[in-house]
Amino acid sequence: LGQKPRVLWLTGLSGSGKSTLANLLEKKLHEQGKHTYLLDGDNVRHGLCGDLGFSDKDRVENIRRISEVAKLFVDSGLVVLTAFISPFQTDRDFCRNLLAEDEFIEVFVDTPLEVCEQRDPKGLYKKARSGEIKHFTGIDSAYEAPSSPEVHLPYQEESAEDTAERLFNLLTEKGLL
Ligand code: GGZ
Repeated sequence: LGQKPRVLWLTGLSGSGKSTLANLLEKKLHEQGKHTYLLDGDNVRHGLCGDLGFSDKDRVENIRRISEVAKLFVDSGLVVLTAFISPFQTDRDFCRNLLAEDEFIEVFVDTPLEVCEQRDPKGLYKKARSGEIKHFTGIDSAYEAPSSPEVHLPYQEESAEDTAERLFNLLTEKGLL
C-alpha cells in the first residue's frame, strides 16, 4: 500500500464537528487511494464500549480501548481516523505512546463552546444546562485543550465541506498524510 499507517486523532467538544469532519476527510483520503478506518461513537459506544458511560473513569477506559484498537488497525496498515471528545490530555498521550512518533496526529477541532451550544444538534447542551444530563463536557465535566497538537483547527464560519478542505490542506502542508 502506498500509504503511511497512522492515527488522525480528532479531539474537541460535543458538537464541534469531529464526526462530520472525519467522514468528509475520509472521503478525500479515499480519493487519494488510501485505505482507512473511522472510529467514532456510532461504531464504538454501542458495542466495544457499550458498558461505559460518561464518568471520568469510564471516559478513561473508553479512550484506552479505542487507543488499543486504533493501534491494531495501524499494525494492519490502515489510516485510522478517530472522532471522540477525548477530554483528557493523559488519555490522548496514552494513545500517542502506544504508537511510533510519526504515527499519532493530534487534531484539535477548536470550536468554541458557545458555537457548539448554539448548534446543539441533539439537544444535549440544553439538557445539561437544565441538569437533566450530568457530567456533560464543557458544562460540568472538564475538557483539557491539547497543549501541542500536530494540527490546530480554529473555528471559522463556513460550510463543513470547507472546514474539511481546510483540515485536509493543513495535514498536507505539514506532510502528515
Ligand atoms: C459528553 C455526551 C455525554 C456527556 C452523552 N458528555 O454530540 P454527540 O453526543 O454525538 O457526542 C457526544 C458523545 C461523546 O462520546 P465520546 O465517546 O466521544 O466521549 S469521551 O471521549 O469523553 O469518552 C454526545 C454524547 O456522547 N454524550 N452524554 N455527559 N458527551
